[in-house]
Amino acid sequence: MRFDILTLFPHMFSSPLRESIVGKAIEKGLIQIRTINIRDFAFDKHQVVDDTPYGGGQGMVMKVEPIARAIEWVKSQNPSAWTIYLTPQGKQFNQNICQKLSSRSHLILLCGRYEGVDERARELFVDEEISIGDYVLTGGELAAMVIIDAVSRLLPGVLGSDRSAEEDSFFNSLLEYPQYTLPFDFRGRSVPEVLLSGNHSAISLWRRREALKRTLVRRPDLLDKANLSDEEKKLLDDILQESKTDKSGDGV
Ligand code: 4FV
Repeated sequence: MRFDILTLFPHMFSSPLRESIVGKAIEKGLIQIRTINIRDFAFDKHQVVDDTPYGGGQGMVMKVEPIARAIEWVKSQNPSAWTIYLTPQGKQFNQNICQKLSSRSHLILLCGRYEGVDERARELFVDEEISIGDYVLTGGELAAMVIIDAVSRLLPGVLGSDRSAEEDSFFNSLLEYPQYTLPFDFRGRSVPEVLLSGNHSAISLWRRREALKRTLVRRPDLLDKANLSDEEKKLLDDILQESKTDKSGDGV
């Protein structure tokens, strides 16, 4: 999978994507990441890439011409590349969008700066606008890194075993169950016995219950979207009954 990143700050990408799982995926040739400096496509003497907004107002706007040349240069190598603009005005990034993007072979990630890019760059060249959250960053670069990380780990061969992505939070839009490892007891808090039982059906039942309880309390909105099995629906009813009886309100 190829990621072409259009940015004014290519060096921001040098270390974060060279570590750990994404770094290994690059070494294994499972993903290719190329940073393209938009300023290299500003051909005037001062390589100007931004200007004041028409109609006045604060800040600067990224000019359309360097962006157009940069995207057309990439698309001249692969016309089917899919162009994403990272912006707070985009649709909220989530695991479903991540799944869809992981089926593509070439993504162009356009990173805005200042007040953003000229509207015509979006109209003429952008296929999809994505936001990583309702807050304002200084640039789209960190959002691009989030996309690259989340998409890459879904690619075959990137995670130790592809199975582990299937146990992700949100994989079936439930939050993940609590995880434990050695020591068995830490400051008087011990690991739930069932996890040491070796009884795999009891363990997966416990995990499913904990995932449902945690989702019910922390992200009930996800439950509406979750396609729960009949067993899970039954489990959820039990949990709701319990919570009714157990009004002690202890968090889960
Ligand atoms: C952003 C977000 C984001 C807006 C102005 C860059 C900044 C500056 N991108 N999800 N949230 N972008 O805040 O994706 O140009």
